[in-house]
Amino acid sequence: MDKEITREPILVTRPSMPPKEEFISEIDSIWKNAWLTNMGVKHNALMEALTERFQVKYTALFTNGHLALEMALQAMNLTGEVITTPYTFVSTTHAIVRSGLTPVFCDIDPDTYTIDVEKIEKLITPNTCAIVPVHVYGNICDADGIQKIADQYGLKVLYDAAHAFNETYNGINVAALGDASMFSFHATKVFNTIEGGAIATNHKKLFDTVSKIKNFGIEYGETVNEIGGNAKMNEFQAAMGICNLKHLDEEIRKREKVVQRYREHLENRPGIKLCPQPKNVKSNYAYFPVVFEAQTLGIDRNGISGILEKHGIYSRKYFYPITTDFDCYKHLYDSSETPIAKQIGNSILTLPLYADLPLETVDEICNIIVRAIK
Ligand code: T4K
Repeated sequence: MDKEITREPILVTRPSMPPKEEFISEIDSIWKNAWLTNMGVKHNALMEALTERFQVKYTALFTNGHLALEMALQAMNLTGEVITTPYTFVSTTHAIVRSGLTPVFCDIDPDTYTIDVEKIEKLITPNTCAIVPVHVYGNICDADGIQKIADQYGLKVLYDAAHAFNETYNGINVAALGDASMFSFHATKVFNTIEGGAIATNHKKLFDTVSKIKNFGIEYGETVNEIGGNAKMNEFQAAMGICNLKHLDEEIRKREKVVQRYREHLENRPGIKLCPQPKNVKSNYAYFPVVFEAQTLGIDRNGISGILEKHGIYSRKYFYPITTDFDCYKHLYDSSETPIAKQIGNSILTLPLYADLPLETVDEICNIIVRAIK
């Protein structure tokens, strides 16, 4: 590369933000009410809007997705082993372990990178209490297969749907799958509340319990009947969500165009593997992961990422290492027991993707990749 880079670095993502005036107008009433957090007007308005969008009975809002996951696990009153995958952001594994549960790692499907349903049953023991599958990158798990196993063995299903906001599976919103779904509204997600998260469920008891746990276990007044913490979404977060929700459909349409452009360049190239686009899933175009098969290409994922960086383009190795290879877990687990997760983690790169990413930049990124693999 000989030319000096003159533009801003291209990061893997860039938060969606409403016009500044819209946010300022939305937060104006917060000054009038002097009500900043603890289930205020904005919180309740966003909760209602999301419950309608999710097409579920209940939605509890949280300060972030991670605590939502931990508190849902607590509310489910689980003990023992939880079947999950190591191919995820480390939050999923941490939430299970921090809840006093034992993760049991199932390998992933080689195409969708979600839990391989065929491999779940042999991991079930008398101590298994739940399955925590991850709709990684917004690729929806085989929810029908998972539910069948869960029903047969009496297991709870809590989806880590951090990446799957607004997606549908066989025509229904993914929020309605399993016993509950956790969504992340972090700044880097398709829909953000700066930081934030939610638990969507059709179970009233679960909703009531997580709603208490996120507020110190307070039932009302002087009655505390759960051992809770503090994970409430505040009014500024909710106001950001209310604003972002108005632009969500347009943002997703723009993301779709970016993804289509990537696909035009990279599809059907030997050694490059893209995620499938199943007809029964309406995507939110959250991430654009690409597997680079070094043997065919003569260059590995690290080589590609290094070349992109020299051009000021910052892809990310989501999800490398797989969670069982992190220092805090590697003495406890053998990651070679989930060989597909390990192999995908070693060869994947998520390319920059956000609503305002210019299509010409996508062309540039793909041209760099195509030159590198020739
Ligand atoms: N489960 C799954 C499957 C998840 O992926 C996550 C979170 C969770 C659970 C937990 O949900 P939360 O508790 O976070 O709600 C990021 C996010 O922090 C994290 O939310 C996300 N998954 C994970 C996949 O990605 P990092 O460590 O990669 O973030 P960071 O700071 O390196 O930012 C990523 C890129 O975004 C950078 O290129 C910079 C850019 N960026 C970031 C921020 C915060 C911006 O342009 N503006 C910003 O404000 O974890």
